[in-house]
Amino acid sequence: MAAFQMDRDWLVFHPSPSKPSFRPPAGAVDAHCHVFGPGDVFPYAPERKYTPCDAPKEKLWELRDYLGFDRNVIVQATCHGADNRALVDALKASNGRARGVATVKQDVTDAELRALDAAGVRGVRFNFVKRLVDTTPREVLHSIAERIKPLGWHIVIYFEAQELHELYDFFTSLPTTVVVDHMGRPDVTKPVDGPEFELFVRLLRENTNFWSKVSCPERLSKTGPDAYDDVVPFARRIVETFPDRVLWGTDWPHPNMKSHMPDDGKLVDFIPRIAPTAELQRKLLVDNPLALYWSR
Ligand code: 0GY
Repeated sequence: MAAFQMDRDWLVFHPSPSKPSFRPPAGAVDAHCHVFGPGDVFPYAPERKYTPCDAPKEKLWELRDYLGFDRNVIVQATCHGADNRALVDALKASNGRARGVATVKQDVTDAELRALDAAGVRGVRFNFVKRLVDTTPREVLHSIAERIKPLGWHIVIYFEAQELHELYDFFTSLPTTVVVDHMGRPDVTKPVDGPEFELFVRLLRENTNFWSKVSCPERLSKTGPDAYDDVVPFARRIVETFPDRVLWGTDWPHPNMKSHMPDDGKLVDFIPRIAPTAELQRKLLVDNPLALYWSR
């Protein structure tokens, strides 16, 4: 018996993704993915908002190789709370081919931060998506930001587009590089040059410490798989406007997808539609993630 029962409506990652037609450049990085458990070794956090299927590191390495990638950036998922053991285990097992983004609490010790750094953690994640986490006071987030800054780490933020107005000044007050998950989750039924997405573009234009992941068409699309046509103009605009500050990731194993489970091969085939030249592809998949995660 598994230690944890996944949620009844949980969708398990694709069992046999297609082979992508697009071949990522040598050294390509999947810069947003997760490991889950296994729950009987690395228990899910009591405060979690969902219980996933196990998605262990071995499966992630398999997918990396199959899709033609070289490295991973593993982002601590909310189902593990601030218990980074599954993440650290994966980083240590990766032979330097994975870096991590952790979740820490205000009472994290300097020794714990140093141990995370030694394992390959290069950032912390602040999550503002209400279905995933309880709210953390901004003073607490500020104090964590000041603690991780001397390590040269950055902050990854996850929020939904309608919250950006409210969070804008807090975000721009953060003292490090800041990476936004999934383009700030735009409503892609709205115009790509409309006020909502313009605010996000302004965030990146006026704050050169801000980067964006142009990931998760499967979460944002209303037109659906495998083409995700409605997301293309949004992601392409960000890649072409800020080519040196974008990252791409599969988001495997795709937590909380309800409409469908994406074919990871098709997600890779989405890349040349949002980064149409070899130079843009190299920056997105190699140069940018190596600069942010593998500078040491
Ligand atoms: C993502 C998106 C989601 C979940 C998490 O940490 C998480 O639980 O990030 C989501 O549910 O939208 O980036 O993996």
